[in-house]
Amino acid sequence: MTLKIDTEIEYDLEDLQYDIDDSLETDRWSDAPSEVKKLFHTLEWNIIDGEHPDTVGFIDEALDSEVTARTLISGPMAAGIAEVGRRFKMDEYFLPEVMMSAKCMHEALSRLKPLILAEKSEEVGTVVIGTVQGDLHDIGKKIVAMMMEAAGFTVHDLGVTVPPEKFVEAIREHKPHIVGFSALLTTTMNMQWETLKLFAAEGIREDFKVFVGGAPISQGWCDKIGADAYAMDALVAVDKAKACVTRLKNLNGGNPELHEAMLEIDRERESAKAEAGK
Ligand code: B12
Repeated sequence: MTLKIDTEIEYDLEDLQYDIDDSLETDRWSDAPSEVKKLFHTLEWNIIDGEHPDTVGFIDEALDSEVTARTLISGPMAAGIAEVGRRFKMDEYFLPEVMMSAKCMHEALSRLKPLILAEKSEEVGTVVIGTVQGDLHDIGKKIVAMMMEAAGFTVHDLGVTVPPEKFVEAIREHKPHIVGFSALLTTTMNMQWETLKLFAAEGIREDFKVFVGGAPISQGWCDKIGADAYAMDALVAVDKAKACVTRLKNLNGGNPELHEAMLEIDRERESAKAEAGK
């Protein structure tokens, strides 16, 4: 038996700041039993506070309460690191604090990774993924890589600050179906475009589908640079990746029909969400 808790709810980070500071109580996770709700707030707070020696203990407690690894990642962990981002943006936090919070995220992900990977069933395809040159952010990319692996992909994660030439090298070696670029900085998102341009120059652009993601990335950016798919989170990335290696496998990278099919997946997801919210 696993607990089902809605992690798609939208929350206001301003509320998160005050409610969590004052009482560890918010409107979030109200569909969870009260002790789990409290544990989620404790985990959020642990990430915000950067107390990484305690992180795995809270994760284990939540797992003992029948909460799934996926719920922890898309629920309290995502909320905690989002609040860290808000504090950083407002100059309430500086780099050392963000680094401590990132360490909590990494420790939690290391604990959860084997549980996520245990879901892997049949082999569906190959993915090469990396954070583009100049960018050191990798928490989101690691989540995407993990979820892709759980969905049946063999994933070659090239790490962070990956130069375009290293992508080309890895593509020649692993012959992927999908190549993913992560970028978290407005100053590095252009490297997604540069890397894509190198693929065209090398004559390999059509050999695979290109996925782009990261906080400053949008569908508009994906369209502008001529990538095949944008995904705002790991779940959407997996849905689109699976479609690419099954019903859309005969459409080459860069094909406008493929691009339209990716947009259709977003539309279907939106209408399913609207339907569920009725
Ligand atoms: C943690 C963090 C750090 C850590 C990173 C640790 C690590 N190993 O990753 C450290 C402390 C190192 C860091 C450094 C810096 N950071 Co920083 N950082 C963050 C923070 C707070 C959280 C990022 C994160 O992990 N989010 C959680 C994950 C789960 O979300 P995500 O990455 O968006 O990933 C999801 C989706 O985007 C998507 N996705 C992600 N990648 C991909 C790839 C593909 C292919 C697909 C399909 C989908 C996909 O799926 C993921 C899972 O759902 C953000 C704030 C924010 N709002 O993003 C700032 C932020 C990104 N950082 C910022 C800045 C400015 C910096 C520094 C320049 C600070 C400095 N002065 O040195 C340096 C840059 C260093 C460098 N060269 O890269 C700014 C960027 C501003 C901008 N517009 O460019 C932000 C937005 C903070 C802010 N609000 O000002 N940072």
